[in-house]
Amino acid sequence: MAFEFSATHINEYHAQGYTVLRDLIPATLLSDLRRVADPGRPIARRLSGGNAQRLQPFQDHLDRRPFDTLFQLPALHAALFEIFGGLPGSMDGVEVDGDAILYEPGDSPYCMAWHRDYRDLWPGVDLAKWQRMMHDPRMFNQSNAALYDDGALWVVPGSHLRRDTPDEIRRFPVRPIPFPDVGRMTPEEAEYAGRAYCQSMPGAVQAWLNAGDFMVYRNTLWHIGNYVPYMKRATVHGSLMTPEYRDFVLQDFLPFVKPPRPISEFKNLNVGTRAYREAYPGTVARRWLGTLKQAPRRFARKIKRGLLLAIGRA
Ligand SMILES: O=C(O)CCC(=O)C(=O)O
Ligand SMILES: [Fe+2]
Repeated sequence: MAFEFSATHINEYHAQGYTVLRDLIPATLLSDLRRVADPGRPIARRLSGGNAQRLQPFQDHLDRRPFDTLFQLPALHAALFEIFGGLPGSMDGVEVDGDAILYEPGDSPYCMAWHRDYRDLWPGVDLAKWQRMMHDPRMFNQSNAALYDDGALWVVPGSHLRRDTPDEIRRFPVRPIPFPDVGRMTPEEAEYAGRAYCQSMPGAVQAWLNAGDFMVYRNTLWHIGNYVPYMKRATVHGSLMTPEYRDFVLQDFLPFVKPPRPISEFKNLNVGTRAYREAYPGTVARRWLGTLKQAPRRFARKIKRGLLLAIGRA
């Protein structure tokens, strides 16, 4: 059935933190998108390994035209206008800025850690600032457009409206939040461990998408990706961009992925430090080992020093 907008989409977006525009993608566009997206799977694996989660930016490798058609669908923009238009700091001109395709793993099942984007995934993002902005409707909206049926994303509906509950802190008292170590497991054990981990979060639900569905969600919501190789996936992932969100990404986020300016200009190198503990009492900061390994040397030293200060060892 062709997509039809209703007030339920607006209500769901506000109350749950996500809504799904069912059957948004017309069949002819879906077949064009599959044709251009599928060759990206081996490219992603060549660039990022057999279990690559994504190809980003896909525009460097694939014909972008069907994606541009998707991002400009009149029915999509009419729906976004109804969901966001008229909110304070009008989002009438929200831009769909998609540059990632999420694929199923080629090697073995795995899942991410439960997270709220920015807060949990990147050391160095100013948590107090994130916290102040988390209710700003112009910020932190993103989308998943499924080219095949997709059950990878799990969410905690409504969690975008609030901080972590005592139950959630009890479930995940350690930050960064650990994820299941499936390294020595058989594929079936790893699959069960991933699903059990997803289900262990209070209030978690699997956000099922059918091919052609377009999900809009707030990445301030508790969410997670859980992946199995046998579930073919090609889901176009994007941000719903506003000038304010772009400023945040450019000024407060990208510098921590690739510092383009001298590190001394950044004052926010405090993940796992006081900011986290003040924002989330009851949590314990652990070392951001993976990130430290990837960070440029001088950057890593600074993060490490912040962490040592936080746990009173420096
Ligand atoms: O696979 C997904 O849909 C979720 C991915 C995600 O949450 C992330 O990469 O931050
Ligand atoms: Fe995420």
